[in-house]
Amino acid sequence: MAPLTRRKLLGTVPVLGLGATALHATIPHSHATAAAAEHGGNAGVAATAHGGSHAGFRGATVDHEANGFNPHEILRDFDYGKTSTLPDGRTLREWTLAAAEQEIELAPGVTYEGWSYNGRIPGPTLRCTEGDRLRITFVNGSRIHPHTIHFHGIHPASMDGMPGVGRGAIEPGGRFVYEFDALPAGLHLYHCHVRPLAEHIAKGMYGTFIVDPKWPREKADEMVMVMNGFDTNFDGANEFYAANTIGFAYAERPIRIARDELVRIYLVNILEYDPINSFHLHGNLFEYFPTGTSKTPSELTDTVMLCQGQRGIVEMRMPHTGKYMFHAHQSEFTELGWMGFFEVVE
Ligand SMILES: [Cu+2]
Repeated sequence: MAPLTRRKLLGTVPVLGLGATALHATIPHSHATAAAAEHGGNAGVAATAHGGSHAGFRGATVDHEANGFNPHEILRDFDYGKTSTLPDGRTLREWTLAAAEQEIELAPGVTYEGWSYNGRIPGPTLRCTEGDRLRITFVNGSRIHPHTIHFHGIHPASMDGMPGVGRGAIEPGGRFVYEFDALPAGLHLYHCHVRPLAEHIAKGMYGTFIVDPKWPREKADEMVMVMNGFDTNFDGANEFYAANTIGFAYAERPIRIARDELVRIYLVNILEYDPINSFHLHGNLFEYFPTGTSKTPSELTDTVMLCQGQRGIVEMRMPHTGKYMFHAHQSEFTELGWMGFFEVVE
């Protein structure tokens, strides 16, 4: 039998919303998943499609505690580091980021060996202010793989986290201190840059890097969404899509926001294997600030498209209470996990 691929899985389900749910719930354990793909087992996933008002895992849930992270906590978790004041009066921020192999339950019963920074995928959201001095101690806790941290932004070549440049790849058990100034203000990211690059990114070695402008942004309910996906059967296509790793997490438990309150989403696309990703909001339009480098939005829209590494700030106020979906406007990604809801309350 042919391998079990995501398109094959989608082909077995009738309509958006019902099918993805059922097929996820019936996929067995990770090694079994890979094995099933290899040997063509586990094909009869369509039979269980029934019920449910929207996509999700229908009762079964991922064990966030066992994973060591919860997408609802990652959403509003900003890490400002350990701060001190330098002789010249500037703020020094220090972090330690450790890389490791980490087994993650992506969907109920579907485990995957990811590679993480500090035990979570995406890694910590590092946040600072324009002009701060940043010192990031990288500890490569991997048993076998060399890794780096490559930051987007302005810095010397020796701090770029590129194999073959400066200290280059950090060997298993090795450590290196990346140190540079926080420039420019904007929404950036960091990720490993060791080859094969697609694998190191697809495994989960990335995180958000926010440089706040010296002029403060308006107070808002702020959150981070890192759009990602996982190729669990290693066929070069993703089987699972999400914002912040766990598909349907924000559908099972919608994100509560207040009516008319300013919401600011730091939106990052790091998806591997698919050339493009997107974010679409129901029931409203939003202002979009590409890379977060300008005070002026580039457009008022309800959908933005992002290639890998592209990011931007989304700002909106929801005028009505109720449940509003957000999702990739590639319907396929939506059905495979990249969707959720805002619950707008008074
Ligand atoms: Cu790596």
